[in-house]
Amino acid sequence: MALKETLKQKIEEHRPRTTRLVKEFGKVKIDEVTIDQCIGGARDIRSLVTDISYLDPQEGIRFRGKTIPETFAALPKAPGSNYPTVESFWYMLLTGDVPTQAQVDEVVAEWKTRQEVPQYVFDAIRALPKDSHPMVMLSVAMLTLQKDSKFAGFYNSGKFNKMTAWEYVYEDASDIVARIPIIAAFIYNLKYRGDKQVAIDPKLDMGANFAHMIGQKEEYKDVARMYFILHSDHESGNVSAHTTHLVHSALSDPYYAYSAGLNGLAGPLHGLANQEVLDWTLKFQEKYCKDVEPTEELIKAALWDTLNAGQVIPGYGHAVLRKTDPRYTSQREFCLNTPGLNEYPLFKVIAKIFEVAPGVLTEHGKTKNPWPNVDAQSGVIQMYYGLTEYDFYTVLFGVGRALGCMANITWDRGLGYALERPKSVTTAMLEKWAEAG
Ligand code: CMX
Repeated sequence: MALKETLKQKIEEHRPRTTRLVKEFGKVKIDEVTIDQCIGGARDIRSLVTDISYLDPQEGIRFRGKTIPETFAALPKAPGSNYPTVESFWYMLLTGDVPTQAQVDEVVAEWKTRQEVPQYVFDAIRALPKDSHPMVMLSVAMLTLQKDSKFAGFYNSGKFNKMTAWEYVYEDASDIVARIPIIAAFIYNLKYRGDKQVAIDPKLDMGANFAHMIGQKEEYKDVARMYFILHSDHESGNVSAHTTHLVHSALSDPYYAYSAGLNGLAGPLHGLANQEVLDWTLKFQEKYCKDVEPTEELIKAALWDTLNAGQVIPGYGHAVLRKTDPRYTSQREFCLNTPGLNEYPLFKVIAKIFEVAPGVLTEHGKTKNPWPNVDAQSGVIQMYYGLTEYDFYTVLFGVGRALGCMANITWDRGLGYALERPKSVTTAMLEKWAEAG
């Protein structure tokens, strides 16, 4: 059965569960809200639903119930590779099932029919100032594509129907995940390779084709597959996923929604942290260890310099996680198992920071989680493969994150989730409740 048909069946099977919960158990309490949560970014308040992924503070992310190693082990692998294709992962995110090779082949073929990016998108990117951040270019590209949104077309057709609206979200979502790596490659080539554009290779899966389009070597194909899968989803409350969900809840189409999500991803406390990690580490190398190995003392001194200047250590800490991010661990294992990369001086610095930073952050005493997150380990791999332009790294994150955000909003529409509209209160109200205890 084709992916869309399988998804239709899954959504129809799931709907009665949601309806029953609202009708029969709608008033059951699942949380309480405190004043510090209200002022402190709604941290930990249970108020979103998703079955695409779940983030346990100790264990880390599970995609459709599977840990990262389980996900990589379960999915069919790309030809000649130890890593699955991004397309197989998309099938699993959407349906919850591990696809057969034949089902993967169908998705790969489906994406081929969707990946042609209209010329007006490239024209719009070219019209931007050359020194625009690549995330601006990616976000603008999303908005430029909006005019052909199938969901918006359906809404404006006068035949809008809540039961079938998800099918049009699926169409836009699939177009977005198929096209976003092509757009990212265009941006990369425009900004950093003297506008040397490379045509799509129709024989390749998404990750391999991205590597091909940015002029990368064979080994980078697995880097791209791994990277896009690892960055795909982190349940619903993170800034990029939540923004995409929020904007789409107003029935804004997936292009508006994901452009907004990308704008959130571009923040230094979220996806831009991967760029910040590289910037921090290279400046550290330049200042402290031009001719010497990075010692514990040197790293400690540099970390304290940053903390004493009132800045955060990029790549460390997390709003939910309380242990080392398994996305960090997975990428670290990739480094350790890749000859050459395991001896790469920058990897040695990153590994040394991992030995030192948690102790320094614990002594500093502010962060609830002194352990590294995904962004602490992702840039060094890109650098090793020659993708040294680190202001591009958040674009890579954005290509991966599209998978999770698009799977989520497809299900949002399938289950008819409501317009999101939490209630705000005034400071005087909080003060009154505080006094009353
Ligand atoms: N370095 C220094 N201080 C840190 C810190 C870090 N890495 N992480 C948290 N803190 C500080 C916070 O700034 C906060 O200080 P104030 O009380 O002065 O405001 C205090 O510790 C408590 O914060 P927290 O509850 O532990 O963390 P939050 O949920 O508020 O924030 C995060 C989470 C990720 C924004 C924060 O840890 C951070 O800024 N980390 C560095 C940036 C980063 O790596 N972001 C990427 C996260 C993953 C991703 O989304 O891509």
